[in-house]
Amino acid sequence: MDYTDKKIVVVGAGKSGIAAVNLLRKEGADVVLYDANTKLESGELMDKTGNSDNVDIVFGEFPEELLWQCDLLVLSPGVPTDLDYIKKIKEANVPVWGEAELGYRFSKGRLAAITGTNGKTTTTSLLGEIAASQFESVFVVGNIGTPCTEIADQTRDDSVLVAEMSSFQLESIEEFHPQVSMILNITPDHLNRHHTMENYTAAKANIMRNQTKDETCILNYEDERLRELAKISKAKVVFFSSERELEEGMFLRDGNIIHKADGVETVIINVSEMNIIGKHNHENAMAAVAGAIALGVDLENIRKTLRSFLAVEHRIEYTCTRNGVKYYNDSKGTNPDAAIQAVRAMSTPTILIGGGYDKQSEYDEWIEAFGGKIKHLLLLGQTAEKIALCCDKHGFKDYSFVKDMEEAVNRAHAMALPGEAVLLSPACASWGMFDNYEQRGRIFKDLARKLPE
Ligand code: UMA
Repeated sequence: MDYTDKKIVVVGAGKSGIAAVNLLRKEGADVVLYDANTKLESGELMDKTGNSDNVDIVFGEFPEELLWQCDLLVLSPGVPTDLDYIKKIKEANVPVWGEAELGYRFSKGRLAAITGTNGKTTTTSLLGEIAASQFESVFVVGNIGTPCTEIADQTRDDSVLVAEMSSFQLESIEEFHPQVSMILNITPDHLNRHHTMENYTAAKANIMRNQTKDETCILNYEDERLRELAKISKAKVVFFSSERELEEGMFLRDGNIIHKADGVETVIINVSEMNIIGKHNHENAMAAVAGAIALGVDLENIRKTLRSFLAVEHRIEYTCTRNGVKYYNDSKGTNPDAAIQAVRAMSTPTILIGGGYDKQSEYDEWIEAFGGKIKHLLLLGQTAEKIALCCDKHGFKDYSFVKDMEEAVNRAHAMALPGEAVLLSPACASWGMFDNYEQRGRIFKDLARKLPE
């Protein structure tokens, strides 16, 4: 597409929207940055978009006239695709792309794209580090924090992009086409946005939609939905499994991660040599290794990076020890499934801090996973009551309510005995009380570190 003088409306003035506007204005497009939030500062946004003459900023209701003037609509990931004005634009046959699609169209080089309900940030950063141990120009982008459009014009033919893709981003792709795709797992999440599991699964499955037979699609064998998706993949499927030995693919034997291809087994590493713990992390490592092999990374570079890789921030991240009690920040546990993994990874009695924004999740399996290990659950946020009711249903009585993170950390400190642990793993999104899960995690870590030694 020639973008010169095209009227392009970018929806959402967060990270993605700003990066998209900056890319498009440099291409000579006539850009409108639109955001529903009337409280935003236009001066600040003008600065962020280079005070450019070809950028207009609009807040509030979506202006009706833009519906008929616009040549392309670009959506930030957080914007639901079923809003009225978006439906009208689609009906008028105007292309509607997610910001990631726009970034893809401007990017050069090879692309490895990772999705899944849980583990995608760890897997993306691990694969990014492995790729960087071999290739000169590597970009780690997407849901992990750097919008694809922010770096697109720095990519070269020999670049490797490693992209964490959320279902929000995958919902609005068109030509987005990774040479290596990965779906780590699919469990209920974001149902307030996608409404049904079918829609959520379909959004995730978009990651492999445009792949061809010479490319690679990496899937978790233990996830039934993914075994089904494998049947429709046009790319070569590489399965990984933490539960059984496979005929081909990645699996575990006696703690060794093994890659089996064309009947030949190669031991990659023993999991005891890695710093990331828990079965879910072994799965993430297997997926990242499969991705690295598909990208052509040497085994020695893969092994070296697996040994040096540390847990990503906010994912069962050791924070500090106070009074013999270890504090862990798992603010990225934004849904019950992720939070279950954190509970399972704990090996001592634990005071758990949970609750937050209501994504209409069910908490039964999370509470069932407590298994005598959770000594007390401190509940905060919009979902506190709903979780408490679910605790009652499962006969778990050791919970109480706190008004904010400060009270949660202080109460946890008062309750935990030396040798025990305090874990922030909310099973809920942060919105409503915090800007995002990162802010929630940092506040927790600051409070924990300020506790008396
Ligand atoms: N907005 C509207 N109309 C709407 C909805 C939102 O105008 O209907 C506006 C808001 O007022 C706000 C802006 O859109 O000003 C925010 O856009 P955004 O929510 O897409 O936020 P970004 O800052 O662009 O961040 C997004 C991702 N956010 C979401 O998916 C919610 C970030 O993922 C991502 O790191 C970033 O792009 C770069 O790619 C965050 C996330 O929470 C970490 N992701 C979810 C998750 O991991 O569970 C999917």
